[in-house]
Formats: sequence, C-alpha cells, structure tokens
Amino acid sequence: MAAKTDNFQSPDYFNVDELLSEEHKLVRESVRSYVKKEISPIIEEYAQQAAFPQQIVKQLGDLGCFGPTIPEQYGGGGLDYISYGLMMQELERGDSGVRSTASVQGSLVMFPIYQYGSEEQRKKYLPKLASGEWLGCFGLTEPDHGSDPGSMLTNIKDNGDGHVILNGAKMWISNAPFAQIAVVWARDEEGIVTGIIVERGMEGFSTPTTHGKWSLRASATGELVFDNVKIPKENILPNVRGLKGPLGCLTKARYGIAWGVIGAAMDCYHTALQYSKERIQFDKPIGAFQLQQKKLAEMITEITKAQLLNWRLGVLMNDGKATPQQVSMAKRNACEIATNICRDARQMLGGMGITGEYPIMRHMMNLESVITYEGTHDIHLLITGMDITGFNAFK
Ligand code: TGC
Ligand code: FAD
Repeated sequence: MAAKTDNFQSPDYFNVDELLSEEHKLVRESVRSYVKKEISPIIEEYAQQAAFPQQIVKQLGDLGCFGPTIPEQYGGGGLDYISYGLMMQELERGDSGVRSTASVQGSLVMFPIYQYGSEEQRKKYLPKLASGEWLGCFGLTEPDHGSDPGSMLTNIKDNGDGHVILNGAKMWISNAPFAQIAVVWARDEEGIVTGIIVERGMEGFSTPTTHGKWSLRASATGELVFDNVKIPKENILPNVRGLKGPLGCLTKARYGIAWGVIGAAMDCYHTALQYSKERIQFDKPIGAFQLQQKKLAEMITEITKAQLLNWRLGVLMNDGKATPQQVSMAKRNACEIATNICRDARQMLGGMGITGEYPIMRHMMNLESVITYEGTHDIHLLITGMDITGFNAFK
C-alpha cells in the first residue's frame, strides 16, 4: 500500500482557537506535524497487518507526549490539562491506538507512580517512561471482572522476606506485549486493592498477546499472567489503598479520551467534506445534495459542541475543580458523537468508505474499543445517573 499524504485541516467553527494560549497552539502544532509526518503515512499498513509500530514509543517520548502534566524534574512536560487534551486529540486524529499508547503511559503508568509512589520509585521509573526508553502498561481488568474491578481476584501475599508473592491474571491490557513494567492492581491480605510495579523478567510473569482484534489493530493488547511472582515490597505503591487508586488514574485517562476521540471525528469530518466536494454523481458534487449536507452539518455541530465541552473541562481540570462524574459525561458524549460521525462519514464515501484508502473505517473500528474501555458507554451513563439522582443503579 502506498504511503499516504495527509492534508488535514482542523475544523474550528466557533473560533475555539481564541480560547487557547500560544503555548497550547504550539503544542498542538508540534503533535499535528508529527502525526502528518510519522503516523499518517504508515498507520494504515500497520493496522492492516495488526502490528504495533514500536518506533512510536521513542518518538512520542521525544515529543513530550508521555506524562505531559507530570513535573519536569521527573521528565514530564509540566504542561496544563488543555495542552494534554490537545496532544491526545492530535494523536487520535492519527489513530486511536497511538493515543492509547500515550494515554496508558502517561495517565495509567506515570501518573500512579508520580501520585502514589515513593520518591525512589519516581526517580527510578518516571524519567525512563517519559523519554520512551521504557514502555509501561496498566493491569486492572481481569477475565471475570471488567466493569466491576472491585471484585478482582489477583492478590499479593507477604512472603516474610521483604517480598510479596503475586498471583492472578489480567486481560485486555494495552501495551502489555511490549511493556518493560506493569502497574498492577491486586488485593493484599486484608483484601484491600493495592498497586504494585511488576517488571519484565520477574520469574512467573508473562504477557501473552491477544490476537484476532478487528479494532485498535495498530495497538498491542495482551494478558498479564502472574504465577507466584516474587516481587520486592519496595515495588508496592505506598501512598494509596483501595479502589480509588486505579479509579483516580482512570479519571485522568478518560479526560484524555474525551479530547482524543474528537480528533478521530475531525479526521472523518474533514475526509467526508473533501470527498463530498470531489465526488460527482447525477452531474453534481454529492456535497450539493441536501442529505449529504445534513450529515456534514450535524457532524460539525457535534464536533463544535464537544470542542467547547472539552475546553471547559480542561479549565476545570487546571483549577482542580473537575469531578470524575464530569469526566465520565465528557468521555461518554465524545465517544458517542465520534462513533456516529465516523459511521455517517463512512456512508458518505460509499464503497470507498470501507477501504484503507481513507482513514474512516479504521477510525470507526477503533472507536468500538474506545467506547468500551476505560468504562463502557453504559457504565458512564450510570455514573451520571447516580450523580444526579443519588441512587446507585450498578448493584
Ligand atoms: P465505588 O464504591 O463507586 O468507588 C470506590 C472508591 O473509588 C472512588 N472513585 C473514584 N475516584 C477517582 N476517580 C473516579 N473516577 C472514581 N470513581 C470512584 C470512590 O469515591 C470510592 O472511594 P472511597 O474513598 O469511598 O473508597 O466503586 P464500585 O466498586 O461501586 O465501582 C464503581 C464503578 C463501576 C463506577 C467503577 O468501578 C468503574 O468505573 N468501572 C469501570 C471499569 C473501568 O473503567 N475499567 C477500565 C480499565 S483500564 C482501561 O480500560 C484502559 S484502556 C487504555 C487505553 O488503551 O487507552
Ligand atoms: P463487562 O464488564 O463484562 O460488560 C459487558 C456488558 O455489560 C457491557 O455492555 C457493560 O456496559 C454491561 N454492564 C456491566 N455491568 C453493568 C451494570 N451494572 N449495569 C448495566 N450494564 C452493565 N483494561 C485494563 O485494565 N488495562 C488496559 O490497558 C485495557 N486496555 C484495553 C484495550 C482494549 C482494546 C479493550 C477492548 C479493553 C481494554 N481494557 C483494559 C479493558 C476494558 O476496560 C474493559 O473491556 C471494560 O472495562 C469492560 O469490561 P468487560 O469487557 O469485562 O465487559
């Protein structure tokens, strides 16, 4: 397949750019240029082959996409949440799998080590993760416990010699097959959820690859299997206990997804708009027909609403005022509208819409994962439902 030229132009119908600082725009431009140069030309081929483009790990580290909100002294970017959101938007405009790699590394591996780790753990792991020298993964979901991680079975037991013994299995873990370390959530002997850093090479630890995905094909997914893995106690994250530990990480990553999927939606809108001006049927560009204009008008309306919601959420995050429930609403809304936009865009391209000549079908398939992971669409609806009524409809 020939390498692709990327002529993406970002829609900004309500001049949202005026709400951004010069730094925000610079960050966005640098990630957008990177995606045009290094991701768009190759990503379709990797997705078709179901292969992970390993070179992006170092590239994303060099670009500052790993842990952009982590302080610079640990190798992070020291940036604000709007910069972080814009980075995720641009990466996912390229491919959800690329954004996934960055989300997991920054929000689910670096964030817990920074927030819940000891100073020694921060110094040992964060700079290597920030630079892309090491890749990390996050193990919460288990084969029998997905939406309900509080029922997890994976456990650690004190070995009495300064080590714990880890047993259990995690499933659906992004980055697992290539990760040097895993932040794993397991029950301790009191039954309390605890975070622990597991390193590749520890005896009894393996990461089998998950095959056969029709979605996120350019992202590596695997299992984490722990068979009596002996781990030094100093690998336990000392500053958090309970399910709020992993859920706190998810809030950061879900925030990034809310921005990210709008990138995928913008790419599909841009592609469909261009196509509608060029494709002639019944002697007219298809963009001149009302039914096609309805699709495009609704796409840009939803993109614009989501851009404004993301910006406002970013301001709340910067002020430390955003609630996890607000993040859930933004993640759910963004995934829903992005999924619908991709489907409409695909239809606008007719038969060409199902091919790898255009990015739409890839985005569409990717979004089926994104609307499922980090809390399914229905779980986020129930989070909003509980927040507004006070009734818990999960259990
Ligand atoms: P619940 O009793 O509600 O909460 C337990 C404790 O956690 C606190 N909490 C949160 N804290 C921070 N952020 C959040 N989003 C939080 N949600 C809850 C809560 O206040 C409580 O604290 P405390 O101090 O009282 O102990 O817990 P529950 O067992 O009833 O479960 C609630 C539920 C269903 C909402 C939650 O478990 C959930 O979100 N389920 C979905 C699971 C999920 O999202 N898994 C994601 C796995 S990771 C992943 O998918 C990565 S993909 C990455 C990629 O490739 O990009
Ligand atoms: P289930 O929880 O079994 O849900 C099945 C259905 O039941 C869903 O529709 C759900 O909404 C519904 N449901 C469940 N409970 C309720 C309820 N109380 N009320 C109403 N409906 C309900 N996990 C990680 O830990 N780390 C990762 O890096 C990671 N990466 C992933 C990458 C990919 C490509 C995928 C697909 C998943 C990944 N996940 C990861 C796992 C992901 O978070 C879970 O798939 C997700 O949380 C849902 O869990 P489940 O698949 O077990 O579905």
